[in-house]
This record gives sequence, structure tokens and C-alpha cells, in this order.
Amino acid sequence: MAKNCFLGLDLSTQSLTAVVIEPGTGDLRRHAVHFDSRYPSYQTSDGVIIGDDPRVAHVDPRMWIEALDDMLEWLNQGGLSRKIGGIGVSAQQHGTVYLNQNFRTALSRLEPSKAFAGQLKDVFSRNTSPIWMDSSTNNECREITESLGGDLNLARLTGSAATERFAAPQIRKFWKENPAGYRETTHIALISSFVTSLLVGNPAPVDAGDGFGTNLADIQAGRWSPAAVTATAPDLEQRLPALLVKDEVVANVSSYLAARYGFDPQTEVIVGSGDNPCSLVGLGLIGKPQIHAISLGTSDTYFGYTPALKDTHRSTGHIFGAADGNYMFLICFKNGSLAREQVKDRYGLSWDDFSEILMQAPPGNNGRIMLPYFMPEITPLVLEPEVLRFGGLSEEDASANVRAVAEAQAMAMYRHSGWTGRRPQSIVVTAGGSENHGLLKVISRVFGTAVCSFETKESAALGAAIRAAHCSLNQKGSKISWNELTASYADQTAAEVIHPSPAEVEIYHHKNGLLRVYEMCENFALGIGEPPQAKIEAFKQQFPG
Ligand code: XUL
Repeated sequence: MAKNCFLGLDLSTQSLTAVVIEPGTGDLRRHAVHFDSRYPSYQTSDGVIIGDDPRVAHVDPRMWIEALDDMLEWLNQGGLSRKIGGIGVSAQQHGTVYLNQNFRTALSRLEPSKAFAGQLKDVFSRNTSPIWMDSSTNNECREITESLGGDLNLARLTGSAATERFAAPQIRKFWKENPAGYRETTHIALISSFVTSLLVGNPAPVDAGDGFGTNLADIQAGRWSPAAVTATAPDLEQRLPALLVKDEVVANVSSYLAARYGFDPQTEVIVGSGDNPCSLVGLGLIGKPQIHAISLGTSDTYFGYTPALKDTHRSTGHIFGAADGNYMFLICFKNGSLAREQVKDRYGLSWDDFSEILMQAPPGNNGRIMLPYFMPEITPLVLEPEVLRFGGLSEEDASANVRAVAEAQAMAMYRHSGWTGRRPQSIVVTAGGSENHGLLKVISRVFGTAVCSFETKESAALGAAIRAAHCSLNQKGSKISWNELTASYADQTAAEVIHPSPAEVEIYHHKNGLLRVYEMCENFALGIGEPPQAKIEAFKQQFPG
């Protein structure tokens, strides 16, 4: 039986998605399992357990295991699993899974007559996993920053200043609050390495795409940093997965996976990675630093490929590893699609109405600005959620609020991505929100650049499948390039491209333009700047409706 297909699994915030590709044919099969509706007993809302403190965001990892069981069952029932030669895992980044000494033995003794879920109930030393939306570790971030010589030094060493959602502060908090639970923990996986472990039947390594998003790695050396590990918690390194800087085959699927879910025992599993590093591959951006990407998913992310590390002084944004052993930059915004949804629902609109309002809107919104911190925000760091309105933006005005949320999100991306170097020649937009043409139009005006949307919404799962194909085929000597593999899926020449007019761009980039107004509003809200009124008036005079 020829095994020409490759499987990408993406465990995102709200769902588990599978994409199966057959390189060379352009064929693509997809399937998704949604957490809230399918597993109500875990009481998640948009994939997360909602507690009283808006800064805390956890998930019971047993829910992810159930979803994996269901997905593997779907692949088996449809006859797909036996056609698969290699598997790549993508997952929401930064979440940590805490495992006890039963983990290894339970994986080696799985009985093929039963699903994963029932057999892995007792492998956890912590019942829930903090995920990327958690911002409850500000104290631990401060402690780690102090031990490692300040924000700039930490960003230079690990690729990021101490960041609330990252593994290091999360692990430190767990160790401080529950030392007995920490002692019981023998292995701390990232979500991507956890899912990979289930597929191969052993604790699996993590790649640099996900591993650099921990505040624990030395990104120059490509290994865990002894200083960062020591600053986090005692005896931590022995609990961490191995760190790989380049895609590699980790192992073949476990005998359990072959026996229960119909995979060929020779099916290879490559090292898992984060959803954003996988999207970079799925969008065809490896080796293309001139094109940047925006993912409008549960989080909004702005990212791009960088062939070499540049020594920039900065404390915002992140550097992660890319699939080819080079790097990518990323800036993450928590008030992404959920904030847009809040505004849409507040005014009883459909997504079509929302997009239409943006398509019709004159750029600039007459100087009216919203800071849409419905939840604690990552960029800029806002720990107490609050929605702020400036320039006479009335809460009753549906259209003005729709414009204000979309413009604020695009302007935050522009403002906080300046440190990454050259502005892009073009931007490709992916994930759910990329279907919204109004949003694409706003982004093109704010960035002053051509914008197109990516046809396949599941760019992370697609990227994971392409990474599996690239790694597996090249290890067998086939010398297939990233471009050849992505060409049939990431053909941006076929997409509709939006070009902004110079006059529209000027409304944001003029010295009295909306970007300057936005910056002042943001600084004012953060308590580091003057009230923005004068700048708003200057904008209105310069661009009177
Ligand atoms: C990136 C980030 C999110 C998650 C969820 O740093 O936190 O994009 O990966 O998708």
C-alpha cells in the first residue's frame, strides 16, 4: 500500500483540526472537532474554562485527549489513516501540561481495545493546564526579569522579555503555589510535545518554534538556558522535553496507534510545533522575509520569517525558531476575534453586516478611537480589562464602533511591529477573520501595503502536514523544497489582492494622522502619556470627514 499522504493535526484554542495532503496533487481533506459543543462536561467557553479571575485561563488536558481519540477514529473510519506516511502536530503555543511518573508507563501499556482517554486519566500532576490566554503571572515575570538582568537582557537571551503566558513564569507560579505538585511532576510538556508524545508513545521533544516561546531557551545556542532554567524553578531541566532546532523525525507511531487507529507501523511522526510557526510554513513564507502574515484567529498574530537573528533592543514581541532552523518574529494580541465578536453581538450584527460597514466606511472614523481591551491584553500589556472610547465615540453608534475596533486592531499591529525591521512588501491574512473583506481593507490602509487572504483557513494544520512531508521525504533523500511543497496550496497569485490608494494611506500616516492619535490614546491609557484631545482635534482639522 503506497503511503503518499501526510497528516497535520492542529490543536487550537477552540478546536482540533486535521488536514490530510497528498503532495503533488493539491488534494486536501479536512475535518474539525469543536471543543465547547462536543465535550460539554469540560465546561469550556471558546475552548477555555472561565473562572472568576479574568487573568486565569486554564483547560483540562483530558478534553484534548478525547478530541484526539475522536479525530483518530474519524481518520480510521474514512480509511485515511492507512494512507499516511508522516504526521506533524501543531498546537496553540505556550500552554504547559504537567505529568507525573505514571505518564511513561501508561503510554507504554496502552491497550488497543480501549480509547486513549480512559487509560490516561491518572498521568497528570496538575489537573488543568494554563494556556496562552493566561495572564496571571505578572509577579513571576518580575522575579525572573530581576534574576536575569532586566527586560532587554532577557529578550536578547530567550527571544522575549518575561511574558505572562510563557512556560517559565507559569511553571514558577505552580512551583510557588503547589510545591508538592511540582515535586510530583516528572515531565512538563508544551501542548505540541504533549500531543506528539501521545502519537509516539513516549515523552516527545519540542521544536524551537514552540520551545523558544518559553523564556527558557538560549536562542543563540539553540538549547535550554541554564540561567533561565535556574531562575524559574529548582531541578527544572530534567523535567523539560528535549529541544530540537530543526525539524526531525521523532519516531514511528506507537504500536497502540497502529493497532487501534489503523496507521501503518512505519508512519513517521515529526517534532511538533506551535500554530504560528506552522502557519508560517502553511502560508509558504519560509525564505520570504519580504511578505508578512496576519492570522485573525482566536488571537490576532502578526508574524514573518527572518533568516538571521538581529540584535535589537526591545521588550515587546517575540523571536521563535522557524521550521528550517532559522527564525520568525511574532507579536500577539489577545483581543482578536473574540473582541470583534463582542462588538458584532453588542449591536446584533452578522459578520456580513460587520464586513459591509468596514467596506463602506471612510477611513479614519472621524478621529474616533476604541481601545478594545475586553479581556486582559498581551500587546500592549493590560492586566485589568476595560474598553476605552476617545474622540466622541458613542457606545450607541454601531457603525462607528465596528470601525473603531477594526482600526484599533490594525493600528496596534502596525505600531507594535516596527521593531521587526523593514515594513513588508505585502501581507497575507489567514484564519477565520480573513474571510472578512472589510478587515482586509482596513489592514491594507493602515499598513499602506497590498493585502491578500489565504484560501485555506487551516494554515496551521496545513503547515504541520507540509512540515511532515518535507522532513520525511527529505530524510529519504528526495530533496523536495518548501516552495515545491507549498506551491499547490499557497498560491497567492490566485488570490484577490487589495491595494490601498495613497490618499487613504495618508489618513493614517500623515504627521497629524490617525496612527499618531492612536499612539497617544494608547500611551494615555497605559499611564505614560498626555491626554490625546489636542491630537484628535488636529486630526479632525486635517481630515474633516
Ligand atoms: C502566540 C500566542 C497565540 C497562541 C494561540 O504567541 O500566544 O497565537 O499560539 O493560537
